[in-house]
Amino acid sequence: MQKTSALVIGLTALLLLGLVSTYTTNREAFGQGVSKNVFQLSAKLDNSVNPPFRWVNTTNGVINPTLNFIVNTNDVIKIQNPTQVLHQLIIDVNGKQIATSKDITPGSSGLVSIKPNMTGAFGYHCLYHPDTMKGIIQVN
Ligand SMILES: [Cu+2]
Repeated sequence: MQKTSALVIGLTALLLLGLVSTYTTNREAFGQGVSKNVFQLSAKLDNSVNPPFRWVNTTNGVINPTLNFIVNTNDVIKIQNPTQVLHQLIIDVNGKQIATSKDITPGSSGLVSIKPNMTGAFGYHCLYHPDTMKGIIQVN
């Protein structure tokens, strides 16, 4: 009987300790379109423009895609950099920076994430190649 009680107490403690991480994990697992909205971008060499870099959505191949963010949701841009130079993705509102991926070195990856509390049109661009690596973020 004592063993059973100890077991129950132990399991309860483990369960309570695990609640926060379980909650977080479930939000990620069930997060597609619910509480998390993820985009996959990559820097891409493109010699038809100068400087010769663009963003590409690696899910569908669209260049400098419009990203549809969801208000009051964690919107995440995952970024790969297979090129030979630094890139840094900046999210801006009316020209003002509100988030950055920080520098993403050649061969590495990064991400930038925001939880917008208002709808509207945001922008994104590369700090180093703002004229060719840029697009619109529509928050709905
Ligand atoms: Cu760049």
